[in-house]
Amino acid sequence: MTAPHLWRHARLATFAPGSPWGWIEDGTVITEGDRITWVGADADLLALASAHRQPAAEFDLQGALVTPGLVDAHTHLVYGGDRAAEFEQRLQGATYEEIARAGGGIRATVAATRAASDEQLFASAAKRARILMAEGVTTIEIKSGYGLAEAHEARCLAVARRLARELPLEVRTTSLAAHALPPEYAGRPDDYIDAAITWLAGQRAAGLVDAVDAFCDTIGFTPAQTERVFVEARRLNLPVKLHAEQLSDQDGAALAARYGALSCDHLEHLSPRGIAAMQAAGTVAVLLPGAYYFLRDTTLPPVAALRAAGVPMAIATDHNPGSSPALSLVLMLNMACTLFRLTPEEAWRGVTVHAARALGLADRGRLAAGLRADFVVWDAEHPRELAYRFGHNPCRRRVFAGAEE
Ligand code: DI6
Ligand code: FE
Repeated sequence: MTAPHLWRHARLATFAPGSPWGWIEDGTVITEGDRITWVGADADLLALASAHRQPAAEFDLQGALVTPGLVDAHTHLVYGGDRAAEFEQRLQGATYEEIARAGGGIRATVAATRAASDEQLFASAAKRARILMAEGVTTIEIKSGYGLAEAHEARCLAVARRLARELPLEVRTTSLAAHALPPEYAGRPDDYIDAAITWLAGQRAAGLVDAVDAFCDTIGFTPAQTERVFVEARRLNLPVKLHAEQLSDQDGAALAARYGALSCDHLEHLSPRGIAAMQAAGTVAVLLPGAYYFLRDTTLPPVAALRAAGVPMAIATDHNPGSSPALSLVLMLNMACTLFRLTPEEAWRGVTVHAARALGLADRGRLAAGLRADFVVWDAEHPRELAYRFGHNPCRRRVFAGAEE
């Protein structure tokens, strides 16, 4: 067994249930290998038998804030090119939907992604991943959805897997072939869904996919088409998620909840019916303030109703080249509070424990014995400071699987 590492005299936001922030004012975390073995008040340390074992290392954090490693539960990190010119078009009055209907938008990124080599896709995604990691992100979800052909979708998922092999980062992959209609299938969305469904078994057999997602909206796919994707996911025993009610109410959240969805994401147009269905199914609401901001949306997700219903809320970057080119999950804390009126603690639970739950992961997102030793030492004394300031990076040390990079 590896000798313990002691991280002493920290202000701990453990996010244990039942107390605000799961706060411990003068706390210690003990790690052994890639696991946390003890979390508690430093004063209780002497009474602890395992502490009598000679520690391999002991760090005095001098009152610095320690939180769980951040979890970005919704990104589209792997793609070619960018859409800075489309941003200019939108500033001149074109809408996101108009650009998409004219063949730009997601389809412009599909063309750039198909044209990029594996190496280019990897290098650009790794660069973006490192920016997120520098702000304390230790787990990230990455969706496909810019290949939209069997080989290209597999290539993008393989790049996501390679990121996890080459960087100190955990990656969960999600197949999002039902993101947009590729040009080869123009006017034939049902034929495209027929094809996309057949790719899933191969992706699963190759170990490329952890979950299945779809974009259910007027510029995406209908609820009926979405449901066909979910039926195949269920047959393959893969959990589902959904881009639901982003631009319009399609009743997608209720559909996803019927399939036991891990999460429904975006949700600006979510109805009371959708909220009730998510609550009953235990589905997490993943809110994406970056996309709301960047598309200058004016319809807020129903945060008060989600809160009243007890639906857990997660916050993610939705990093993608079209609707949210954001590379800061810390900035999303501030945006979740200022734009969506979450409390700082709700926003923080949204990038830790609830984000982990949105990925179906129970072994992270809190500081507790038995969980992964993924945590961050911040240049701050309280997590509310990170929700308050914006445009800065107070990450001092990032510990991934018990080790600093
Ligand atoms: N909703 C989004 O916000 C992203 N995908 C989706 O279904 C945007 C993707 C893009 O514009 O490239
Ligand atoms: Fe998205």
